[in-house]
Amino acid sequence: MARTKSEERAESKKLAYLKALERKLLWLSAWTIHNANHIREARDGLKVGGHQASCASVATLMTALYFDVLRPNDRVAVKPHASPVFHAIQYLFGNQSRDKLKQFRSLGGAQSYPSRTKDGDDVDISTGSVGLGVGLTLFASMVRDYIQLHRLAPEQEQPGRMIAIMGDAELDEGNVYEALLEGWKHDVRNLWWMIDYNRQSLDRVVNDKLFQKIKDFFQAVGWQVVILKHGKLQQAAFERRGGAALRQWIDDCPNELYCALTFKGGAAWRERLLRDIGAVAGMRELLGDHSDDALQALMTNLAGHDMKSVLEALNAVDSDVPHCFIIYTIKGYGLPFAGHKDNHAGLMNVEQMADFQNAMGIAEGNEWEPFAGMDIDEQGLRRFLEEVPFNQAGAARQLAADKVPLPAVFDVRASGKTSTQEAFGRVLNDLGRGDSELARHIVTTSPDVTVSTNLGGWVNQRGIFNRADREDVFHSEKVVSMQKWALSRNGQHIELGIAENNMFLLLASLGLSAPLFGARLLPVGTVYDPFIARGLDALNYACYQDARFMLVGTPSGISLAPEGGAHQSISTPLIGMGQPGLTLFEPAYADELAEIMLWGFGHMQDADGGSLYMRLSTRAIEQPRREMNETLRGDILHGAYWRAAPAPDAPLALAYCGALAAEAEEAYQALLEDIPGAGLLAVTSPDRLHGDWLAARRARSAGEGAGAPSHIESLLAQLRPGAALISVLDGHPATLSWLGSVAGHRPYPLGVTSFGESGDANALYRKHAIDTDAILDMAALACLDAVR
Ligand SMILES: Cc1ncc(C[n+]2csc(CCOP(=O)(O)OP(=O)(O)O)c2C)c(N)n1
Ligand SMILES: [Mg+2]
Repeated sequence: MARTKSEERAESKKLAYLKALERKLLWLSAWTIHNANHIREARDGLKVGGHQASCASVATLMTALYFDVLRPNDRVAVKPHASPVFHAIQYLFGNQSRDKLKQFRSLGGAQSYPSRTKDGDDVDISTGSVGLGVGLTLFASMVRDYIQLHRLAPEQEQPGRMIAIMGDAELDEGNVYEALLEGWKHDVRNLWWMIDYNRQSLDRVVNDKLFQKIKDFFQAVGWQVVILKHGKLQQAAFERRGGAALRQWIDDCPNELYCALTFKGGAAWRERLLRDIGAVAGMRELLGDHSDDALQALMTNLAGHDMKSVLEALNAVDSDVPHCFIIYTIKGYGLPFAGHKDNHAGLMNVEQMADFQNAMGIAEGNEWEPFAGMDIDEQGLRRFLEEVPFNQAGAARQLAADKVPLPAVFDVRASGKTSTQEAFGRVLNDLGRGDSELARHIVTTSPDVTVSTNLGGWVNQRGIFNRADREDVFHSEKVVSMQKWALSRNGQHIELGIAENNMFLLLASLGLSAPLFGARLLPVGTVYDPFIARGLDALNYACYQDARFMLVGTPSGISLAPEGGAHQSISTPLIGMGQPGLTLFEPAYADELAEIMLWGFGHMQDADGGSLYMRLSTRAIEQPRREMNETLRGDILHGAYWRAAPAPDAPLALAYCGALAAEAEEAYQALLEDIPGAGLLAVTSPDRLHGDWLAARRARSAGEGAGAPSHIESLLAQLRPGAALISVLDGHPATLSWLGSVAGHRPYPLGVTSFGESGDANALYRKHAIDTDAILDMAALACLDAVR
């Protein structure tokens, strides 16, 4: 449709504003990094760093997105090293302070990589570990669909697009492909991945034919691939005589040569082009019409630096099919090291910066002025900025959701022998059968271990989530099975393929649905405990963003005896203790598990709460006959309680965690004959005990008075100093060995320190010295030591 004159005028005015803003972002990002490295006082002699070249290559794209294309309900993951561009955008919007930019990469300043929790300027999705932010956007689009189809989304909130602005080297991360495949299975929508195709990573220039492979990958899983290669200048030149040969030469030019010539500039381009295609009719004229500077501008006029080309491509999208944009750019575009293969962490030196500042028309002292050096009417630009669609919501982009009310108790009715994994399945099954608000907000997920981690009952009640309804063929064909796997948009279990990393990214997305989408979800993910390690970086990433979820690692330890060493977990308790934002519990009994789960669903919703990791077992053990009461509940949640308190003069106590409760109990009974006052300490959360203990010590050391003793200090005050403390768990002994240092006891830690193998539990417990006899042997040693 032909545009009117006034529409054309408005369009060209907008373009002028956007180009001015693009220059401003290039300047501010480079200056922010320069200031941090060369101007701010260095206190520790360490390099500060920053990525001027990586910022330069996305300045155009990010300008087009943030100042024109994006809407407030879109959510964006910005490639980590473009953080200064992001902060500069927020600065121009008025959402970021000058001081934070000045303090970039220092304590309290803008973060080196965009951070949801540490930056205050509207970061949607943290990035840093390359590939993960990209994957997260895919799962976030699934989650957005989920809450829409479950009618959990706030009414006024329309689904936005999930967008990753990514470096081309992020495509080397395997997690990207794991996510792509899962996304295809789940028919993801409203997802844009925008590849800053500067053909450079940290160390080197990437392979020439990479784009073709990228294209193939994405098309194979149903994505629309859009390639933005040539800018308007180049396109115009291609129309001239000799233009076709020029185009062919560019298309055939190896990435390394293109980068090198970009770095060298106009004269080098001319020499090379004359040598290669100078004989082509019209070529000499074409080159002759360009000064060296103009030729450099022409040859570096890739679409990713051509505002008009970028806007056209982005504004042309009219479907919700996932889109991959391969956007040709030059790393360091507009900066003196453009194209140089060593430019990744390269910084302009002081002289280069002075030249750049001069070229940008920014007077000394005006470096931070938002409108300095802009050859444009300032009032008009200010108005334009005020009207930018993305910035209309302001602080309202930070969403929240009400807390989901919780029942007073989870009734597990366990008697006789049962395992924590079985009890976990029962709690969820009961929830699934009811119609509580809590159940409505729970979403479960598992990487192909749904049935073997006891989620089957819940899934039978609640069904599997799928955008399109599909019946369970086995069920309709009357094939007898315990599992009803009906797929529907109402389903509350998201079944994933065996890619643990994907599950953690999905948990991260589900666990951010309150701040991102205004809908509270309570995600529960199950995984075989040893395979937590497979998704560990994504788990760390989820916690880093303060996503809230319940992770269930089950089965765990060498108790998974016949499965062999590769399936038995050893160090996961230490992971649970060491991971910020994640609280590890390892209950022994069903009633403990029920209390922990209930507390967990609250903790996941508390403003200063966090996520939960329950390490469970398939080992069925005799359940204690007891009534829950406030004291016991509090002790379980704080991490430990005396099953049998020691007598005041007792020389020894046993401490256990998890499934080894049975061995500890048996050893304890045997010990009573010789040591009638011995104690038996049940540890439900080494993590909470340890954290609380450290916090109490820190508070005291900071001069905050004696304060209340930590939970473990109170408990161990009952055991006389110098007594032996034997600890045992099906995991690394360091999990509990520190207990000895709390109140001056002698630690005798038992646990697993080498790989297991196939066997029955008795054989393996013996071999790894965590059985009843091993506990008794250790007790004998402790008694001997006491008299030596
Ligand atoms: C998982 C992980 N490994 C390594 C790094 C270190 N690193 C940061 S950026 C980068 C290369 C990025 O290249 P590319 O994605 O092409 O971004 P560009 O700077 O070219 O835009 C590397 C290896 C990281 N951040 N995360
Ligand atoms: Mg790159």
